[in-house]
Amino acid sequence: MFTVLAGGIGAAKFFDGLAGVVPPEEITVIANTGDDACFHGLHVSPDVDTVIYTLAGLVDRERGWGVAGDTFHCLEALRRLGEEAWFQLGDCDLALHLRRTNRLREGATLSEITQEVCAALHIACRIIPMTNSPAQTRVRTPEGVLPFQEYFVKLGQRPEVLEVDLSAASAASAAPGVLEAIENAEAVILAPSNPFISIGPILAVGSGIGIRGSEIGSGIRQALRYTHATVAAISPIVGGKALKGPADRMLQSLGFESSAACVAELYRDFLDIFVLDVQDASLKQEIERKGMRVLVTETVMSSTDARRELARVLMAAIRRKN
Ligand code: FO1
Repeated sequence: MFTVLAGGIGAAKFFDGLAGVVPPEEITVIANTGDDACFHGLHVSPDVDTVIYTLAGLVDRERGWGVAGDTFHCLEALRRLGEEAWFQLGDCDLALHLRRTNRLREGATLSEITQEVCAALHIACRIIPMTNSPAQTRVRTPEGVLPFQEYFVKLGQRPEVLEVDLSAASAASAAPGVLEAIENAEAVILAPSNPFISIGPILAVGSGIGIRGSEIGSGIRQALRYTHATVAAISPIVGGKALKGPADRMLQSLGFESSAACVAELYRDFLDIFVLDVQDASLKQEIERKGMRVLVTETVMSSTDARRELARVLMAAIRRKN
């Protein structure tokens, strides 16, 4: 069994490749819910949905999120009625948020609902939200502390990020099956997602639980430290730049260098293999000195073939290690 920790679009591209190399029934995806938000009274889980739409073959490949060919009539109508409508929820996409919100009201958990949706859309991989509790990420900027989607979409990631507040994720416990999927996997793979806002919330889950009690260490990061699985991460930084999104600017504003080596450092306490792009081959030895193996390969997933090849090369390295 293989477990993938997944944030947004970079992650979706990776397991699109992985699902072509490993039987999908053997893949468990643990998805970030730090980006979740309430729009028009509906519970929206963007990263979970990006995983769902990608694996169901429904995703808008150009944008990387939402449903291909979707229309936005409902959103336009809402705008005419005076609702704030800066978050682009398509008409088909709304069906998923309506269904999820209804089921939450009926008392189902986020992970149960995700499982139901996967079955309805014939998704063979197992997708588990990192937690069933509220775990919203907040971002401190010179313009104040912002809910994640206000920073990411409404303000187009323009404000400088001074701090990423993961306190909600820290206080949440992992959803059923998450820690087991890490403990019992052959390998756990961190997708090439932003280490602060996509992978960071997943790693933070449970870290603040039981500070005065016996539950210390029941979080996801702790599970990664103690698992017998090979833990591998693919760098989201290539040639000092993020392939998509604000990871490079965030590394700098949070006091790091924008380099793949800094991402490896952030995961140093639990990582066995770090996957570095060929453009960054000169960083190999520096990263190896951190006590992990380094795999140098093409990581830019610009085509289906490139996605599959990255997954194939990584799988071969994991099997060599095991
Ligand atoms: N990203 C945008 O940049 N603009 C949007 O209006 C937007 C809407 C949206 C709706 C549903 C959904 O599942 C995702 C959506 N995303 C949008 C993507 C999302 O905000 C980000 O990709 C993630 O939260 C970051 O991983």
